[in-house]
Amino acid sequence: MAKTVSANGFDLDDSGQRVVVDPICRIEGHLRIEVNLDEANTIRNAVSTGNMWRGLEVILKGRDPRDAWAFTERICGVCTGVHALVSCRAVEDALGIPIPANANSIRNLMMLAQYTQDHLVHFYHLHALDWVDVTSALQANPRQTSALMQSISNWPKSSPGYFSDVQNKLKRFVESGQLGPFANAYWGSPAYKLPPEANLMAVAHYLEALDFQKEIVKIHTIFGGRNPHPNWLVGGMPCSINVNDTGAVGAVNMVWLNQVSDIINQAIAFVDQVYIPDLKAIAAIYKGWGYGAGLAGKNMLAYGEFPAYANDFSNDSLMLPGGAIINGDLSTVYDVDVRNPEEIQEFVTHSWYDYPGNSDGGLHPWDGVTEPRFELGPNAKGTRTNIEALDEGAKYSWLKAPRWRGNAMEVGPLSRFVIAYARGREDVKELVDSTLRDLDLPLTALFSTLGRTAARGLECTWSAHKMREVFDSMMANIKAGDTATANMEKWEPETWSVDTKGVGIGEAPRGALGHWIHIKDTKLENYQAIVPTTWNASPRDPAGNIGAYEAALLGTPLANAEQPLEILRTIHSFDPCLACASHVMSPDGQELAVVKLR
Ligand code: NFE
Repeated sequence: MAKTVSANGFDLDDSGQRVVVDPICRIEGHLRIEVNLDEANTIRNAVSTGNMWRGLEVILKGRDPRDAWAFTERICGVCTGVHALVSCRAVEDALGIPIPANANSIRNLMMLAQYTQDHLVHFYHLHALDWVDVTSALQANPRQTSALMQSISNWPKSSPGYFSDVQNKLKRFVESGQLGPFANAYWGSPAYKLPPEANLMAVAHYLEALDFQKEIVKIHTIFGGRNPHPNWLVGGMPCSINVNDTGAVGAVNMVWLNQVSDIINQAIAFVDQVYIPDLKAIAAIYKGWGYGAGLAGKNMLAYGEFPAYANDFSNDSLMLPGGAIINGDLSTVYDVDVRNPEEIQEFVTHSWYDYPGNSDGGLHPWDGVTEPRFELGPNAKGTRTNIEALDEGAKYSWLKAPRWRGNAMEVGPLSRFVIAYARGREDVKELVDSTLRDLDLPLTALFSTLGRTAARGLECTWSAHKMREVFDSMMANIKAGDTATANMEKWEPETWSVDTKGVGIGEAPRGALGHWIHIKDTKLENYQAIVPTTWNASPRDPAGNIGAYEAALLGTPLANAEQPLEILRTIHSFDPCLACASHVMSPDGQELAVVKLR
C-alpha cells in the first residue's frame, strides 16, 4: 500500500517499521495496536484491533425483555450499570412505559456517581502512569512535594511527613521486587517530564484515589443493592423510599439518604481539591505535547444524558445535550435520530463478521446481524495463533465499524463537552473557558490527547456537583409527598404489542451508548448494542474511513520506539473498554494471538 490518503483525509504510509503493542494494558478488555513508523519514529499508519468476540447479542435472543438489563449489565464491570440503564430504556421505549420522577432522579444519581468514580479511576489508575514516572518519585524531596501541594490545593493531606510516608511505602514496594500495580511500564522513558516532587504527589493521590473510589459507588449499593452490577427495573427503580422506615421494611430511609448526601460532599471535595489541581499541574507541564487529535474537533457525536424531566430525552431536558459535529464546523450541531436507518449503521468489511450475501453495506442496528467469521488477510504476517502483523486491507478486528451518516465519529467526554459548548451550555462553557484561561491555552488545544484527558476531569467535577443538584431536587419531591419509584402498569406481557421495536440511548462514561431491540411475541427477537469503544476503536469501513483511535495516533513521534509510551498516552486518553466493545472469545474457543505483557 505504502502512501495513501484515508477517505476521511488522513495521510497513511505503511512502508516503515511495524510496531505492535498487544495487549494494551491498564484498560478493560483486549486491545491490540499496530503502527508503522517513519525514519524519525513518527507514526504514519495505525491499526486498532479488538481481539475478542462479542457474543452477547446471540445470548439474548428468545429471552424475556424484562430480564435483558441483567444480562447486558454484565457486558462490563467498569461502566457497571450503564448497559442496564439503556436496556431498561430500550424496553420502556418499545412497550411505552413511563417512569416516575424519583426513578429518573435515582437513575441520574447512579449515572453521575458512575461518571465520578469511573473518571477518577481512569485518571489515577489507568492513565496517570503515562505521564507520571513512579520510579522518579523515589528521588523526590518530601518537603518540596508538600510545598508544591500546598501551592495548588488546600487538601489537608499535604504535610512533608505524609509525603515522606508515601515515599517509604513506595521504597518498600520497589525493594520487595513486587511492584504490583506499578510493574510493567515504560519507566525511565525520555517522554516523562514531571519533576520527582510532582511524581511523588501523583503517587500519593494514586493511593488515596484507590481508597476513595469505593466510597462513591456506595450510592449504587444504597439504591441498587450492590456494586458492581446494581439492580435495575423496567418501569423505574427497584428500591422503595420511606423516609420514616426504621429499617424494618428495608426501604431507602433517611439514614441512607443522609449517607448519599455525605458521599456527594466527599466526592466534590476530593475531585475539586485533588483531581482537578493534579490535572492542571500535569497539563501545565505537558501542554506542549499537542498530539492525538484524530477526529477530535472534526467529527464528534453524543446522544446526550441526564434527563432533568422523567421520560423527556429532548435537548431541552438533557443536562448534557446530544448532537453531531461534522468536518470541524462547530457552528452547526446536527440533531441525531437513532431510529433513522440512514443515520447509524454498522459495517463489517474489515471486521471478523459476515453480513448476508457478504454485503459491504451498512446495517442499522434494528436489522443488525452478528455472524462471526475469523480469517487473516493475505498480507498478515505470522500464524493464526501467533499473529506478527495484521492485514488492515482485509478483516482485522472483532469490532464492527459504526458510522453516523457514513462518518467515523469520536465519542466520549470530550465530544459531550464540545457539543454542549457548541450548543451554548453555560455551565460547560464556564468550566472549559476558565480551565483554558488558567493554562493559557486556546480552545483548539482541547482537540488533542491532553484535551480528552482534561475533558474527562472537567466532566468529573461537573458530575460531582450535579449529584448535589439532583439529590436536592429529589429530596424536595419526596418531601412534597411523592415517593413512587416504579410504574408496574405494563408489567404483564399480555399488555404488550405483539411486534414492537425500541431503542435506549444514553451516555456511558466513555461515550454514546445505544441498545436497539426488537420484541416479538413477548420475547427478544433481536438485540444489538453499539457501545462507545466500538465507535472509538473502530476498524476501517468499506469507504476507507479510519476510526478515532487510528486517526489520533497518526503524526505522533515516539521518543523511543522500544518504549512506545506515546501510543499508550493517546489510546488511554479514550479510556478504552474492549469488554464493552467486543467480548467472549473466538467462536471456536481458539487462541487468537500470543501476547506479551507490557
Ligand atoms: Ni466497559 Fe462502557 C463505558 C459502555 S465502553 S466501559 O463507558 O458502554 O465502550
